[in-house]
Amino acid sequence: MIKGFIFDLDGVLTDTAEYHYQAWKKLADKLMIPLDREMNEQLKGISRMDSLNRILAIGNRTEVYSIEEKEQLADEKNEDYKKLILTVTPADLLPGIADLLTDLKAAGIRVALASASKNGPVIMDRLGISDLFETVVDPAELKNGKPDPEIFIKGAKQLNLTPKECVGVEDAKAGIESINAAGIFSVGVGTKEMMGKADYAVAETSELKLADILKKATN
Ligand code: B16
Ligand code: MG
Repeated sequence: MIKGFIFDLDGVLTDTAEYHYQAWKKLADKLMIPLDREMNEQLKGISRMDSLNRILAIGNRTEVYSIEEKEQLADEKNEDYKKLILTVTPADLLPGIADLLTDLKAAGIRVALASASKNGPVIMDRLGISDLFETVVDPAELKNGKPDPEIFIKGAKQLNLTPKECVGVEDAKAGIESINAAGIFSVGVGTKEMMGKADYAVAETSELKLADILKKATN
């Protein structure tokens, strides 16, 4: 029986990819590294430092900076990103998410957050949904990012549930791999191509219906 849902944040509950892009773009411009929206797609679900490393690789700059300098660059991007997310409001919840969270609450299904973002709690506050989440996995405590299963395994543990009692929802390929490797039923939002490995996939968040997901997960 499904007793818990573990959500990714960016791309599932809200879409902050554009803000990440604007903040990374500002830094990339300064470093004279070409970055476009298509490349930004590769950064979805990837941690801040891994994202920086990928951007530096685009500019063949992997070996140029010390760890301290890279931390400074990542901090600089994050300061810009934090300013941009101050504009987030409950109206930025993706379509269907408010209803899904309401249905989960009514069904007594417990909810956790498994986001790679260290800004997750701030964004959830801005979206007005913090009270609906029982627990948040702290990405700072993880040894490995997605696609490693660690974050979703922790999410289930923090809910005191087994992986088989949970559903995980993701929009990134690395995220679906993480959920699958955790032994959790995976629900993907996105194209068939990107969500090929999901146990159940929909194209848009508006199609995430609790009854449909539970039917698929308990089949
Ligand atoms: P921060 P998710 C991820 O969130 C984003 O998709 C990814 O683009 C970002 O680099 C990562 O969080 C880290 O975010 O810099 O705020 O700690 O999709 O796992 O909810
Ligand atoms: Mg995501």
